[in-house]
Amino acid sequence: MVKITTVKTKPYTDQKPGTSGLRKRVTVFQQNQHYAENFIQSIISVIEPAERQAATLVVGGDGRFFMKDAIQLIVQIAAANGINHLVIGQNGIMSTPAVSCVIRKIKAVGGIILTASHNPGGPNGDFGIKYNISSGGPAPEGITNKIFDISKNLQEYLICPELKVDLSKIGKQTFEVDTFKPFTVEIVDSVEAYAEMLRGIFDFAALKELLSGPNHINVRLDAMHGVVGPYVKKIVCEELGSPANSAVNCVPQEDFGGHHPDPNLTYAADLVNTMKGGEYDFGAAFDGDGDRNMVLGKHGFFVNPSDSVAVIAANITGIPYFQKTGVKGLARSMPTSGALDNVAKALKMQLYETPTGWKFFGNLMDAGKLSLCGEESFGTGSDHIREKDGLWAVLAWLSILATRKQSVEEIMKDHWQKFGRNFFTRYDYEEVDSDAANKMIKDLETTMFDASFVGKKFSSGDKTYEVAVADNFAYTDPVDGSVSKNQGLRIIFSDGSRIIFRLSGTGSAGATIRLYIDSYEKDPQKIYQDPQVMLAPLVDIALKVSQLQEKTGRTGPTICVFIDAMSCTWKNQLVLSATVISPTDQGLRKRSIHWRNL
Ligand code: VG1
Ligand code: CO
Repeated sequence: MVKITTVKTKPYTDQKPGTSGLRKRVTVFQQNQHYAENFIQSIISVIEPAERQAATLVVGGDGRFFMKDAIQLIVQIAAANGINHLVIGQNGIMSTPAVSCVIRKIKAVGGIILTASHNPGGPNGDFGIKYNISSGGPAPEGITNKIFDISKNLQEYLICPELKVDLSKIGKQTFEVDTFKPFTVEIVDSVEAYAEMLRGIFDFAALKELLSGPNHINVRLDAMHGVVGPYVKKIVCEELGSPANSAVNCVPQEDFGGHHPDPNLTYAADLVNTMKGGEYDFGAAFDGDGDRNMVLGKHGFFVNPSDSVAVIAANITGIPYFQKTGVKGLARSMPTSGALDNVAKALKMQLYETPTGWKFFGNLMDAGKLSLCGEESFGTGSDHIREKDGLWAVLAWLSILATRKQSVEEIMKDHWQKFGRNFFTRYDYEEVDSDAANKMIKDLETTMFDASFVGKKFSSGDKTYEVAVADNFAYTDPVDGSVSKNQGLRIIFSDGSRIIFRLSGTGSAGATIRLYIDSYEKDPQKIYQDPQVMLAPLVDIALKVSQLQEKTGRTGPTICVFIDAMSCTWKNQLVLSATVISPTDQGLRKRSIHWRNL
């Protein structure tokens, strides 16, 4: 018989789940007494005691440092609170999309995901705990607010301190817990249920032909030492026949090999450089928990995530899953570029614009209103589950390549020809002093809300933009009517170009300011122009209107996420480079230009 102990604790005031769960430095979880225990108890407390005796929870994580300790705590606290059954990925490993898949498949009441996603890991990195509900999606704000309220008042938690499970052994382990029905822990293969699901979504025979048939293409997939490695190995290499060496960094590591497991041009630079060599036709990278993806074509041709979802939308009928379900609607988060809107309009599909974070898509999907959605932050997914899904996105792209028999670059360029192009970029200013960041946003809001702001003209270089709309984005959920306010400051100009400022909800220290720029161009002569050149005036205007540099002391962003492979930071300054081709008497001259600190 396993004993239940009641432990007295003091509540913490800072356990508010952000955009995607509670994320803090590992040291916060380790050094504050009962910090993790408190939060786990707060999550389990939102499940009604009467429900718990029949309740199954799915547990898994991205393999980062402290995950195994947290899983043991979850086992002990779940048992002591009368949860009936836990399903855990072998060695704790389960990608975020796989957890969502398993919750749905076995009709669990929810799941707990141990991840800080793309944030670095290791003893000095970040850790995170996220709660998902029975739909398989991230808990909506109503529930995360409840968890937060409980955590602020928590005086004690229940735990079975002697209960230990072997996470490596597949199978069921049963424990007799004081006063409750037997408590079972089931360790499952991390990949199987998820692989089974993908087999039902895509045409695996066509993908196998593409990856290992006589005219196969060469792919390079970089798991960035995150959780997706075993999934890529099993599904893409073993099952679809891609050579073993086409997948790299596939062993999950507690510190992601010391890198940021973040699939963008800066942190997946290895992949970008390998792709430039021209040996591979298609490249992709994933984040720590496997829900994000970056897609590259031959020679490192970059597919902007906002474009990626638009391309999938325009080619969606080639995917067997959507042939069965039909296309119910499309959605993007507010800062994501309008590329998807252009497809929705042309193909007469319903489009929804939601706040940042995957949780807002769930209600629409549950109500049968949404099939495909994406975020500019390298997130793409569909209603097959309730999380974004990195490997799903890659198989969706490969399906398009298989059907269209064109390269990534050709597909992208065709798309722009047909729908026009949204030039898009995001600048991140990380670990800014919180007070300074809040003040900057507040001051900007005051400026924007001044009666004279709408209609005002801003110029930079030879471009002039007139303000058409200035607001703080608020979202009313079309399904349950709930309202989410303060989701980001938007300045929309009369030509549809947008400047957006918002504060990140996933950082673990200080504040991160995100600046998003979106500018639409339908002139076929201009769609191949350098994005940096196209966006420079709007960046300049954004910095002037917000006085970001003056108010935060930051001369450049910490990272400019995606203009193209040539932007980087140097001594805290943004360095942009572009290749300019100009006609001369001797023919075309290629010249690199660099400029700092727009
Ligand atoms: C960021 C992204 C958002 C994404 C979220 C979680 O949030 O902007 O689009 O949904 O991370 O992604 P924020 O609040 O920092 O901007 V992940 O891969 O952490 O689950
Ligand atoms: Co993630």
